[in-house]
Amino acid sequence: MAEQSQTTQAGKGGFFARLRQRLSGGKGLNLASGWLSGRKLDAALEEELETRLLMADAGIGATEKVLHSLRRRIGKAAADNPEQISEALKESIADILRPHQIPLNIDDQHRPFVILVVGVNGSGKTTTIGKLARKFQDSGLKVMLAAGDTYRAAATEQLQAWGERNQVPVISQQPGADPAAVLYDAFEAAKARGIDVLLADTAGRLQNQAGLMTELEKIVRVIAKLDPAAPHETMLVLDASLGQNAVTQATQFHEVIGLTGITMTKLDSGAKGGVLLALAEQLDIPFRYIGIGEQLEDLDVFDADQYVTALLKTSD
Ligand SMILES: Nc1nc2c(ncn2[C@@H]2O[C@H](COP(=O)(O)OP(=O)(O)OP(=O)(O)O)[C@@H](O)[C@H]2O)c(=O)[nH]1
Ligand SMILES: [Mg+2]
Repeated sequence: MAEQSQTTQAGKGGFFARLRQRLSGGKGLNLASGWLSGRKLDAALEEELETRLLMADAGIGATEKVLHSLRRRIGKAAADNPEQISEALKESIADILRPHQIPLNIDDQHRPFVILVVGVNGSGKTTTIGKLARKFQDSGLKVMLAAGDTYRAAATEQLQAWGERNQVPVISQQPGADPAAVLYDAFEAAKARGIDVLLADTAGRLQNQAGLMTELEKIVRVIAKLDPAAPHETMLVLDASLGQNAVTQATQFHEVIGLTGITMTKLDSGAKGGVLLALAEQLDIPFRYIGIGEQLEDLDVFDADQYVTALLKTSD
């Protein structure tokens, strides 16, 4: 399964180790080593967990779900068994995340497979495209990049640098060009060159910037003229350090263009990591990748169980 090989790259263990280390830099749930020893699931412990989940940006809905599920799992009999409490907590959190663990599948029915990457300024769109280009290439796919950010000065150069680093072609026009036209041309070029995956960068925008949101709608409309199924993935890149704001952003982008995937970046930058719980609880959108740094290897497919383990890592 060529599509799947990108999701199970060698070095996954290395990524997980770095995720654990970097996520706990933001302290995750900030649990001290041995935090459960000699304790039982009582009102005080529940309150402590509630506070930690809320402080880690999990949001009220997801926090209540976790506590409810924890109570149900533990029952009366095991209320004072720390291992069982710890295991039940992990499962209760994983239950919320697992339905969102749906890796991006580059369906070979669609060539070029168009991935439109959207998000607010500085969320990590261009960097994520650079990292994904390498991943797809490593799994044997032919990749092209499209410089749909004609808005910010130097955006095209930044994408070109990633193109050179990965030796993949970059289609661009002059600054100020119509992004929809750039992506239209890129699609045709990709088709002509037998490209498998076209990664389309777009300008950063605030979700309340009406003009830019309209531009995104136009981009989607224009791409669909060439292939009614395109874009085959509309991926929102979110900066995890924004906490609960990430949920607002995702909701608004989803309303305007309909998202098919989320990539969460900057889980290394002091982010508490609970925001994925809030997103999972409020939106029915798959989590595709997570980013934990600026380097090529700092992006990998979202794995719910690994993520929970990293989140619950105690500081020891
Ligand atoms: N620490 C950390 N930094 C990241 C990560 N992903 C991206 N960055 C950095 O965040 C900054 C912004 O990234 P870009 O990829 O330029 O963001 P963008 O969304 O394309 O920004 P605009 O084009 O201005 O909208 C850069 O300095 C990146 O190196 C990550 O996972 N962790
Ligand atoms: Mg950019």
